[in-house]
This record gives sequence, structure tokens and C-alpha cells, in this order.
Amino acid sequence: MSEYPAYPNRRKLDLAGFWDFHFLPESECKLKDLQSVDGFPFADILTVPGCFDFSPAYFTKRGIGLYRKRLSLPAGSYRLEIGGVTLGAKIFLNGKYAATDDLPYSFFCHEFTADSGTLEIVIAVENSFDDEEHVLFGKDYDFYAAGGILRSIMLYALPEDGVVFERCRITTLDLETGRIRLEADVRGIPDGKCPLPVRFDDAAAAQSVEFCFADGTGTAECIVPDHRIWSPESPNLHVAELSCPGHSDVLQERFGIRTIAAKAGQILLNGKPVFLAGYNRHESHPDFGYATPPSLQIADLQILKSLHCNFIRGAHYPQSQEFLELCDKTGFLVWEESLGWGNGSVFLNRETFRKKQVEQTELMVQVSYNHPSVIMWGFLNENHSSLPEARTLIAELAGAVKRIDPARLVTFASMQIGYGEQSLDLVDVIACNTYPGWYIAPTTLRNYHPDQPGMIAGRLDEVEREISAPELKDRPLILSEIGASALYGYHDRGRVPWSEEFQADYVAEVCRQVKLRPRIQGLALWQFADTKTYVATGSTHSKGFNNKGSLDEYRNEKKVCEVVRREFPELLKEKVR
Ligand code: ADA
Repeated sequence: MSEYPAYPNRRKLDLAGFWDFHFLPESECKLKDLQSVDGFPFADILTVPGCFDFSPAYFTKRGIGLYRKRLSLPAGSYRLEIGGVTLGAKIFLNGKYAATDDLPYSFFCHEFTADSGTLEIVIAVENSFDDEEHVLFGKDYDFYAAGGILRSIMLYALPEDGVVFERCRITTLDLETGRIRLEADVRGIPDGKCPLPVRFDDAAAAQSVEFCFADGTGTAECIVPDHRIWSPESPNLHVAELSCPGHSDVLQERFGIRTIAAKAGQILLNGKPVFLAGYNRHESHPDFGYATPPSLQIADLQILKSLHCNFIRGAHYPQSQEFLELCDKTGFLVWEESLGWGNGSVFLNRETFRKKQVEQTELMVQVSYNHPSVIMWGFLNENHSSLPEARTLIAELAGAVKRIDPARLVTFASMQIGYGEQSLDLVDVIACNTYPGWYIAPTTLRNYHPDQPGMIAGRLDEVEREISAPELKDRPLILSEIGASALYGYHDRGRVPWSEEFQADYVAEVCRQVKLRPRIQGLALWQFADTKTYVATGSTHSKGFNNKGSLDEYRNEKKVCEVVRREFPELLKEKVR
């Protein structure tokens, strides 16, 4: 359960733990046809958070996982919050359909009133592909589509006295003085001016801050007393507590004071150039699927620290709030992106896909707004951005993000640079995914080889040439994916592809090239750890895993880690001189 936002005066129930479970194979029923959850035996038990299809009894099965919990509650108004499900869910309360959650990996909430007595919650989660029901999760995505309630699940009793705090988005306006802007979503306060007490950190008393309310959102500016700036080296955090005299509800938000900008080809954190050195990370583990426990999240961050990383790209979906809190506290810089993967014209021309893309991206920005670790928003990984319909959607998404959050950078990972890319002018940071010598190679030399390092240099020359046009030349370039596969434990003197030696050499050459090229301001290697994909991906991935991890799926280090430990400190030192 994430620590913030916190509502200290509300009664809350953490619903994580054991839930009754029943599995319905996809041959028996589809989620869209499920009208009732009566009569199922619920003879099994599973944990929430969890992926049902990573547990031995239902391993890789497709269908509907029905999770059931019975509670005893006093009468009142309640709010159910779920940190994320995949691929989608229907919620039934006391046997009646109540709501649909159709944004995978995304925050979801549902409010309802209950009579005193037993409340039965059934969450029917489907992991079968369905273009109509689960429009955002294509069946050709190469990361395994697991099913389950992935993240925290909470029930709050809502205050009955007319004022309900939702969230307050906090933006740094001035690093020197600690001036911030507050945008508080509060139900029950009429339009117009309204002073509200705001208390920071451990202050004995609150300051009265004048908010101006319109349509349920109050905006104000104020100074954070004794403010400390957030940075990877000093991840200082503050807490703002908002309340409303005469009413019970209290909201606490944690935030960091820092700025981020892209200027003259550089990324500026708190006004100073920063080089981003890190990894793409899937929320993935062979035993837990995408419902990774907090202990594993912490372990991953410890390993990333030991590899001298300051940057994580959360590939390829909204991140868990708990993980982002850990990044805030441990000082990582994060690229958070909404769900998408290689989407071409079939997706881009589907109206429901475009609509849901905008909806989930806006929601992600709103929910993660206060994490200082998040410096960049992304979307549509490797979409077919040479198509006009891609440009239209990228423009729409970039606009939607900037309307909510003009203070962060916007990007998308392009694989089309040099192949007709036409949307880079729409984003702040140019992000390039490329696998020279792994996927792209002249027929005479099918793969990169240490004796032929020119393949990486050649491709990077091409990328730099392509983005030298006047309207692009001032935008920082980062390599958002680059890498090669290695099977853990497979060593070869001849350094052949798939050996740990090959991968280590490949990444050493990537680092050497990045060091030489002033235009490159960030490197996110693909990828942190091996991740489950599909057996049928054949020659690109092996054993049903994407093996480009620097660690294997159980976090055993491959030889490449030695290279990263040696090269990243150099990169961080030399690139920001
Ligand atoms: C793509 C994609 C990643 C991963 C990678 C690979 O560029 O963005 O999700 O699949 O390639 O390993 O092939």
C-alpha cells in the first residue's frame, strides 16, 4: 500500500491478503458476457495483489479469475481503490454489477453506498485478449500478458459531512524561495475564494492559504517553510496537509521541490545538466508476474544503485505508486509511460484505442503527479510514428499531458528515426530505440561482432544526422533502448551472439559511443532483467523470455554488469562536465 496520498481521518481497510478464488476458462465465458457471479464455488484461495496465471494451478491459463472477499461494514459511503489490474475487470458488489475497470496497470476507483451488514466484493479479472474489451493490450505485444489484481486494494469510508478531499497536485514554482502551486480537487467547496489551512511537515501550526475554487478545484500558491530541494543525491521530501475547518476530512500529499527542463540539447535538473544513465525495467518476475512484492522492488533498486544508475524507464505501462514512492525516497529519475507497444495503423485508426490512450495517459499524469522522481511522461512505445495517424495521436497525447502538467518533459520511444519518423517536433526529448547489429544488420554480417564495432557507430551517426534539422537540433537525444541478448551462464570464447561475453562487449561499445557523442544525453539499456514473453517469439527471444536483461529473471548478474559498473560512473562524470 502506498504511503501517500493519506487520509488520516478516514476509516480504511487494506484489502490485500487472501481472497476466495474461482477460475473460468476462456472457452466457457468472456468477461463482456459475464452478467452474474452467483453460483460459482470459489473453492480456491489466492493472494491479492497477485497474478493468477503465475500461480501453479492456473499457470499461463487464459480466462477470468474471479476474486471474492466478504466484509462486515457499518452503513455509509465507501470508495474502493485498486492500484491496477490486467487486462481488465468487472466489479460486482453484493452480487450486482457495479463497475468496469478497462485501463490496464492503471489506478481505479469506485464509490458506492452500503447498508450495514455483509458486503461481498467480487472482482472478475480477465486475461484473454479482446480487441473490444481490452483495447489497450494487443495480443502481439512481446511482454507476457498476465492476469490479476496487480497492486494495492483499499476501501475507504468517505466523510458524510459534505467535504471530501480527493488529490492535491503540487508544482515547484521557485527553487530558491520554495514557492509552490497547489491544485486541490475537493468536493463540497463552492466556486470562489476560500482560505484553507495547509500544514507542512512537522510544523506545529498550519498556515492559512487562500485558494481560488472553480469546478471543484482550488488553486493557490504558497512558500514551503525550511524547504529542501529534491535531487538523486539528496532525495528530500516534504508533506503538505490540507484540511477544511468544520469538516473532518484531511488530505496529506508528499512531494519534492525540484525542476526539470530541456534546453539547448541538455536535460536540466534543478537548472543543472544531468546525464541519465540507467535501464528499462519491466515489473516482472517468474514467480510473481507483474505483481512484484515490495521486497523485490527494493532489491531491484538496490541492484540498480550498485550499477551506478540514476535513471529508470518504466517500460511499458503506468508504474505502481509504491514503486514510484521508493524511487522518490532513493533518488531515481523516472520516465513513466502509458501502455502501448509497436502500435501500427490497425490500433492507431481504432477510435476506442485512441480514446483510451488519452484517458489512461491523463489518469497516469494525475495519479503520479506528486512524485519528484518522475521527470518525463511517455506513451506509445515504438508506435509506427512515420504514419500520419500516429502523428495525430502523438500530438493529442502530448497536448493532453501538457495541459495537466506543463512542468515535466514529454517523449515517446521512437524506432523510426531514419525510417520516416515525423513526430519528433511534438516532444521535448528525442528518444531512440535501436538495436544495431542485433536486429538490423547487413546481410554480409548478420550480427554485431566485437571485431566489427562500426555497426553501432554507423547507426548512431545516422540517428544524429536525422535529428540535425533546425527544429530538432536543440532537443536532447537519449537512447531509450539499446541492447543484445545473453543467456545467463552461457559463455563462449569466440564471443558469439547469445553469450554473456557478446552482450558485455556490445554494451561496452554502446557506452564508448555514448561517451564520444555530445548529442546523447541519456542511456536506458534494454533491459534490467530478463522478462517473460512468449515461446513463439523464436529467434528474437529464447526460452520464452526476452533475454536482453543484464540480470536473468531471478536477478542473477550476467557478465555485462561488470561493464556497466565500470562505464556508468565514467559516463555520469564525463557527460555533464
Ligand atoms: C523493442 C521493445 C521492447 C523489447 C525490445 C526487444 O524495441 O520496445 O519492448 O521488445 O524491442 O528486446 O526486442
